[in-house]
Amino acid sequence: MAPKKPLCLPSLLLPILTLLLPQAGTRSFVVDRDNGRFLLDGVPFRYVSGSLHYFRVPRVLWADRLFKMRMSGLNAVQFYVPWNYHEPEPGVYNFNGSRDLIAFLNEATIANLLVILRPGPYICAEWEMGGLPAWLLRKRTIHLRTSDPDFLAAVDSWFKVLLPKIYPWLYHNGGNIISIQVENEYGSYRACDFNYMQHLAGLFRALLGDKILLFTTDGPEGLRCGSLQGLFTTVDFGPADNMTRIFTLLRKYEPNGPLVNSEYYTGWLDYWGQNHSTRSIPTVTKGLENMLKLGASVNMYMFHGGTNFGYWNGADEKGRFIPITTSYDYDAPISEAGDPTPKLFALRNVISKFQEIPLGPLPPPSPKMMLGPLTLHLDGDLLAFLDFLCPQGPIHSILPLTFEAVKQDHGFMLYRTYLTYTISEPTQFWVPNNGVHDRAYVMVDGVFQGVLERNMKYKLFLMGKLGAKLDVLLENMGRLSFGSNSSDYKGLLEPPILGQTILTHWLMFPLKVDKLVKWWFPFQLLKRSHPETPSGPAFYSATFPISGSGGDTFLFLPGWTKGQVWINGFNLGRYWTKRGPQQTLYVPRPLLFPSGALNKITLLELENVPPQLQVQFLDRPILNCTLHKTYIYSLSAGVQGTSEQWALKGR
Ligand code: 6DJ
Repeated sequence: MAPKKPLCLPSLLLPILTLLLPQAGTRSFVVDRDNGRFLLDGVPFRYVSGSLHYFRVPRVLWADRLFKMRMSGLNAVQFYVPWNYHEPEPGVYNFNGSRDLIAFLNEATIANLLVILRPGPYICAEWEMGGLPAWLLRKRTIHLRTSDPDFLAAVDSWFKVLLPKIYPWLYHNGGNIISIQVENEYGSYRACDFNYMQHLAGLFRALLGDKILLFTTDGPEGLRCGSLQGLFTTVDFGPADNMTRIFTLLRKYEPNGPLVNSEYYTGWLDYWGQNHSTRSIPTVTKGLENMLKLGASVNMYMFHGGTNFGYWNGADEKGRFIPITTSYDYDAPISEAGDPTPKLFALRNVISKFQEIPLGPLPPPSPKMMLGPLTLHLDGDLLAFLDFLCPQGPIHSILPLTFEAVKQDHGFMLYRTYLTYTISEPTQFWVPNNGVHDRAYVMVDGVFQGVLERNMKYKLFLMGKLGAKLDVLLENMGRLSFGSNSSDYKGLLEPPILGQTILTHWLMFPLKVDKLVKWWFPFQLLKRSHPETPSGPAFYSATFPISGSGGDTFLFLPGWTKGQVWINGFNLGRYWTKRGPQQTLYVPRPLLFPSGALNKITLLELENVPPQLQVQFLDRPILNCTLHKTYIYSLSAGVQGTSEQWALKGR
């Protein structure tokens, strides 16, 4: 059985280790209600755990991050399993590479960390659609996170694949998983469907047996709907909350068990266009110390945040639709680049008052690298590559269809129609009912006209001749991960209106942007550049070597507006320099080729570019600049400047 055999240990050590480890059968993790504590193998135990999401960290760096967590004094790691990351299409599963959950469990074993697993099905986590697959929305009538038979059927078939995989990894079976969470903050969801929670609990029991500790997690206000008889109840709250009040409330649902805060917030998330979030070290350490004094078990959310690579960020509804940034640094004790921060050392100091910390220092910060500036060249307008971006050709429909209806779950789709009469005066172009989900880049005969944005910008004024080509590129900026009971469909949700005319007869091109960047651009097969610097959606790229052994670095895109960026075909995520607060994207060293080889950077810029088409790699991140003002950018001074100077120039 895999958990009994840590793969990378020399085979001679294995028999000795097996003798030392308590055997499956004698291993147990239980709630001792008589004494308000956990027992691990019969011995009183409390966990001091941290959250780390394997899906936000490149696989080659898992071991490094887990080791640092263990060396910080943690005895457990808590993580979600995002369903949509593993089942891209109904019945199609992916557990390879960075999705190899079993390899991650194995790495946690090697780091000597127990595991608290949170398989959802909903996970929130500021992850695209809270971890639910977008294909669920292909059925228009589905009610997510309820006992709707359509939703339950999809959940059942997913868990029948996932849960048997993790069964051998349960603690009493010889693995490291001590407990498993059912759903996630279900009490915050308006549906409050008791039958749904009961169904999940029954399914987990049927597939995992009755020995494993199953639990729920809710904020204090969610405990009423989120907790379920038969499941252990835990709560989540941050340093600014009133611990005594919340634990007293928890006692109503869990009168005798150990107290557990499943998400103690070490920092907080960032939204595009809002200020960078931080939580001060003294408040975070004080809160932890108070909970540990009470004997509570605690999981710190996040201990290492990581990155929303690709299109995986979620979004919230805070009066309006508001997407999460690419960085998920979270102001956590281990930074996005994997470095120990002063917060880590302060928390470690607190932990050391209550339990033994492994001997030995924490590894130093990884080497960092500065590079550039690098001048990019225009590969061509996005429209010029349409035959490669959508080789199967467009879908025709009288009225526009959503992304979900044409099975385009993420990224971009182009909607095209032709003007049926000449418009010689600027005429209003808009989409009723806030029906742009989420951002639209509008072109007439290939000329960029401007942007429409959900909840932000509702109209443009257009002119054009009879037969002119109207292109509307729709960007899915990430589905809601929290705050809504309604499904977050993407694309044009209503037919656009030009003047008094409802526009019909659409061609829809679902775009395979990542395939183009990965398979065509590296070979320089395609070059369709336009003589002048265009505005509107276009591809730009450059190649560059690194010298020496290189290091982690942070891509800075001053003067660029908004887009997507790839390094050697790997989708680093979204940048939105103009809105902030995030100004740099984390580039892990393992994404770059060794010195001597050429690396390739590709940008899909959606709006406007800086005059010199330059980017730079910095040796530190800039996550705290919200730039609403026009960007003031002086190239000659900037090239020599430090990252702080660059940041200041941007203010
Ligand atoms: O369980 C949730 C986490 O995945 C709890 N939480 C975190 C993560 O999303 S925001 C940050 C949040 N819950 C929403 C309620 C906020 C008051």
